[in-house]
Amino acid sequence: MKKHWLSLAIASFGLTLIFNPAAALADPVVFEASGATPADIQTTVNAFRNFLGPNNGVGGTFPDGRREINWDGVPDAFSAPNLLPANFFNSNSPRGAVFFTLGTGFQVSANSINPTGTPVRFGNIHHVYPALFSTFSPQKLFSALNSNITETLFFIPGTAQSATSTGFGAVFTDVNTDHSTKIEYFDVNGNLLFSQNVLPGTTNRGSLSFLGVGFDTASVFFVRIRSGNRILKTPNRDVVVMDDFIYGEPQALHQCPPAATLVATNPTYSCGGTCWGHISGTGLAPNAEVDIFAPGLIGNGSADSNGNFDSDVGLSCGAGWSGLHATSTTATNQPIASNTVNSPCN
Ligand SMILES: [Ca+2]
Ligand SMILES: [Ca+2]
Repeated sequence: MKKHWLSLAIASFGLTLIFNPAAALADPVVFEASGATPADIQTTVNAFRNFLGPNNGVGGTFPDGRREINWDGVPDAFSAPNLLPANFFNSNSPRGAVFFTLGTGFQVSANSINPTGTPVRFGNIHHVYPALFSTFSPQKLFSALNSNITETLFFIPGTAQSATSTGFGAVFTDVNTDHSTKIEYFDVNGNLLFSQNVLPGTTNRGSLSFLGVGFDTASVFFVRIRSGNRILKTPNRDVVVMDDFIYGEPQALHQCPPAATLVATNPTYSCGGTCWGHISGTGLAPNAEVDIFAPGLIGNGSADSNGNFDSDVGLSCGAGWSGLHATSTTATNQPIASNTVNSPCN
């Protein structure tokens, strides 16, 4: 975390107030690769997994880690030529992901052995598709039908409680052009957080591409995937389908705000004529302004995006000082004031 130091000189008392405002949010981290075989994207996929965290739990919920969907365990009854229920991965296999599309539903491709003799890799939709598409995780792939748009919303796995994620990535097959395929990331207010095109593959047919984007907080409420620039109907460019989804463990959206505190403490040390007091706060409104007072001076800083504030406050020792305190606003929009401390520091 970067620290910025500001100073505010107050002439009448010859005191100086110093504090460190919260650091800005980090930029999203992009993981992308493409190639002819799974090995060409494996390192990047693993790096994204490591970014999200090692826990790949099924059932229950966890404070961190990730979830994955490779489609391969979807039973024949919910695979081609049948539809996949949109909530399969929050109901049948609870992983906190529910899908939406402007089209007519979703389909997972068939295994090589299945009771209806359905061709693999969407050969049931067009006979050329098995030659166009390959798998990262054999054997099943995923697509929306009659739309190239798939949206994923996150939930606490197995529940209807809305959630957010620290990131989302997907494997695509047969991306042929630069701008046919992309993932957009939105926050809970519908703001576009980030958008990135998926790298085209390196071969004319059967390539694999991966795009994952990670955030430093669980800020992703839903993702919108555009898989290719046409629906899954004919082999024309650029038809694209999906394999593995990888995303951060969904975190509850509506959590009770933590109890708020705002505390001033006496100097614990002095250095170079400056006595260092301390102001700390929790449960404040995200990025809330924290006003810091001592007789004859005022300064302010900001809580971080989680409502925490923690800053040393430096005042000139020579004149002595008293009455250090702070005020701010809690996460429930209530005013809050710290205690007042008087320093013996001279
Ligand atoms: Ca698969
Ligand atoms: Ca294509």
